[in-house]
Amino acid sequence: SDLHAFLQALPKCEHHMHLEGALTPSVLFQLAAKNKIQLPSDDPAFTSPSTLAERYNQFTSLDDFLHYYYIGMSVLMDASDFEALAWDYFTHASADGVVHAEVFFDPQAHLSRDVSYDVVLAGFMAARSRANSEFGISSELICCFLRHLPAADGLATFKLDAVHASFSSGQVVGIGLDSSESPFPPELFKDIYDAAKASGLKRTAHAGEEGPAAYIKGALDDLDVSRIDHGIRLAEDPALVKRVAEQQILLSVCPISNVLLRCVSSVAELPIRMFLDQGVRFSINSDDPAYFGNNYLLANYCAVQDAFGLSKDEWSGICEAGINGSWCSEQRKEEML
Ligand code: ES4
Ligand code: ZN
Repeated sequence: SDLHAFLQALPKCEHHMHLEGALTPSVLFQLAAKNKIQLPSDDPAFTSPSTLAERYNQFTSLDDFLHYYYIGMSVLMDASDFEALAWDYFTHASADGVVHAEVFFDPQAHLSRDVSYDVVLAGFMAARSRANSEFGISSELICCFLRHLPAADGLATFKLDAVHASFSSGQVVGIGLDSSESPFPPELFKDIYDAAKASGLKRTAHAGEEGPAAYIKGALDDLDVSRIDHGIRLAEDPALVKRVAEQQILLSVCPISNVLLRCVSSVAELPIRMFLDQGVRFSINSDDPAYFGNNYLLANYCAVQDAFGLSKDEWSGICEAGINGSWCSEQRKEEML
């Protein structure tokens, strides 16, 4: 769009990006070879990086995507793999004009493969440190729990010594909830969120992506989150729209993800105009860029601009809301504003 240079130069924060979703097909094949991981031989998508990328263009749902997402991450074994993954993301983020990134990771998906939490964390911490010194990008880590697994598994993970240490040291700033949304309502995970609140952790949850607006309400009522990831089905409940606006809850919207996972048929269908008119705060995010057409943050901004033709003032307001809704220090917010 004609605002491309303006959008690139805006100081952007990203709040909804899964580091495991930065695994490109070519890196996936390289790491599978290095780590001697057998990829599925019964799925022709795994013939080559290009056949896999082609399959990624044809996701039919969140669960269809998640099937490939979990196979993909099975090639991540040592700390250098996790560092390379995060570094690849930060390189794209820097090119796109990202100044601050709050990124998710899924420890249960690694622990279940006997990859320790400390290995994952060490790789991500190394990449974050390098992104800060080389690109000036600040970042925070958000530990996500998988809602397709029993809540007891999530709670046991939350209580691991290594996980606890990452919280109390500030290496991990908060928790999230991701993976298959239906039929796993937020209240199933109340114990984890109560424990996180007691530990002073920030809290967010995926809700209202494929699931109903009632899951957004449940995340606010039962999990006491200050952000909602996706939240696009908020539009179905006008009273809840008012509440989200009044409580200044930030929605982390992922436009290209929503189209490619068929939550909406086009970006124009997203309730962006309604959010702006009703005072609902939101940020724009890339979700799983390597799985969604290699569309990193700026491509998502441009897709929204192409669909809605927002003004420069509206874009500045969106970025300002993103800075204010970030989980960084007040000092870092001042620097970005
Ligand atoms: C995800 Cl798009 C999305 N939704 C839910 N869980 C996820 N994990 C990674 N990407
Ligand atoms: Zn997500």
